Amino acid sequence: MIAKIRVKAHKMNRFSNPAPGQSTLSTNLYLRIMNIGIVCYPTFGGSGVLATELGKALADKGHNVHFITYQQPVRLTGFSANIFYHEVRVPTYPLFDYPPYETALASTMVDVIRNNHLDLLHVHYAIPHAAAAYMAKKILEEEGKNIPFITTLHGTDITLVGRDKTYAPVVAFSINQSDAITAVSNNLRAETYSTFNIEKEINVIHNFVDVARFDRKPIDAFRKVIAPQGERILMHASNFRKIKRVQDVIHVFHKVNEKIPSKLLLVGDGPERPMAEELARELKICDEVRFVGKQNDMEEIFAVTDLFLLPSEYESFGLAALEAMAAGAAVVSSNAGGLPEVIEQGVCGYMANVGDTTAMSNYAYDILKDNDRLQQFKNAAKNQALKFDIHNIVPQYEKLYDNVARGELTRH
Ligand code: GMT
Repeated sequence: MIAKIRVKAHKMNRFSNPAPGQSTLSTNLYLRIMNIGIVCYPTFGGSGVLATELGKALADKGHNVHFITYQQPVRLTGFSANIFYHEVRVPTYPLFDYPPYETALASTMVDVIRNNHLDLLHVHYAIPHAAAAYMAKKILEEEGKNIPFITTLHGTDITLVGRDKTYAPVVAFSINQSDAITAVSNNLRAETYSTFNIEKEINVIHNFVDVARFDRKPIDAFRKVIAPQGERILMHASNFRKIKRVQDVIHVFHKVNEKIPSKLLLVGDGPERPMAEELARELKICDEVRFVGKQNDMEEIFAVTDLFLLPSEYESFGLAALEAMAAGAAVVSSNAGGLPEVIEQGVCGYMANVGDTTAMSNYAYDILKDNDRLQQFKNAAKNQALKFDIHNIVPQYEKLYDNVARGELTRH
C-alpha cells in the first residue's frame, strides 16, 4: 500500500542543529506501509517508553509493528490488530553465570524477520541492541536477505555505559554498522561524535509526546488526597539512579516548602530511593513528601502537578519533563545535556547549574508564588510541548524508514 505524506523538514549537515520539532531529514515523499521490528528495553526508562509510544503511533498509522524484547513493554497496553509482541527467552544452563541475552535476542530477531517479512529493524539504546541487530543482519545476509537496521541513541548508552571501555569498541562498531543512526537531541549527537569515531550521519529526531493524551482535567478527589489544603504540588519521576540526583529534588522541595505550603510526589523507584527517604526524614518533611513508586497512569499524576523537578546530572532530552509540560506543569531542571533544547528559560520553566539547589528553589518559588504567574508558566509549558507533538515527530521516523528501505544512506 502506498500513502502520500508530505514531510516538512530541513536539509542540514552534522554541524547545524535543528530547532525543536525539526529534524535533519528532508523533502516530500511517498511512504509505504511497512513491517517494522522494534527492539527496546521494556521497562519504565525513557528509551523504552519512547520506543513503545513510537510503535503504537506507527501502528495507528497502519504499519505492522513487531516488538522484540524480554518482557511486555510497560506502555504496551490494550489491543491493536497490527501490534505484535515477541518475547525473547533466555534459557538458563548451569554453565552460565551470565545467560547470553544478546545471542538469544539476535536469534529471536532472525526468527521474527524470517517469519513476518520485516522491512527493517529499529533498535533503541545501543547496548546490546545494535550489536545483536548487526549479528541478525549478517545471518540473514547469508540467506540473501538484506535487513537494514536503525539505531536510536538515547543517552546513557553513549554518555555513561557506552563510554566504559568494557563496552566501547562494540558500541562504536555496531553504531557504525547501522544503516541509519538517530539521536534524541543535538546535544547527544554532538556527544556521540566527540566520544566515538562515527563515520555516518547522525540524524536528530527529538523525543515526542501525544499532547492530546496528556491534556487531562485534574481529578479533584485525587488532588484533595495529596494536597488537602490546596497546597502546591511538586513532582519528580525517574528511575532513581544516581544520574537523576533525587536528593537534590528533596533539597529543592525543602527550601520551597519553607516559603510556600506544598507537597512533593516522588514517582518511580530505584537504587537512590532509600537515600532520598532518609534525607526526607532528616529534614523532617516526611508528612509533605509521598513516595508513590512505579506508576502506569502518569497522565493522572501529571494533571495534578504544578511543577516538575528534574535536577539531573545529565539528560539527553528529558522525556519525563516533556510529558509533564504536555500536561501543563511548569519545569525546574538542571541545564545539563539536551534540556536547554526542551525548556525555554523563564517561559515554561527555569534551568540552573547541576547541583545548584538554591537557584532551583528560588526559581521554583518564583513560579509558584502567585496563581497568575503559575498559570502563565503552565500555559507556556503546554505550548512548548506542542513543538514536540507526536504529529510533528513521528513522520520524521517514517521518512527515515523510507530512506533506509530505499538504500539511501549517508556516509561522511
Ligand atoms: O533517564 C533514564 O535513566 C532512562 C533513559 C533510558 O534510556 O531509558 O532515558 C534516556 O532516554 C530518554 C528517551 O530518549 C531521554 O528522554 C532521557 O533524557 C535519557 N536519559 C538520560 O540521558 C539520562
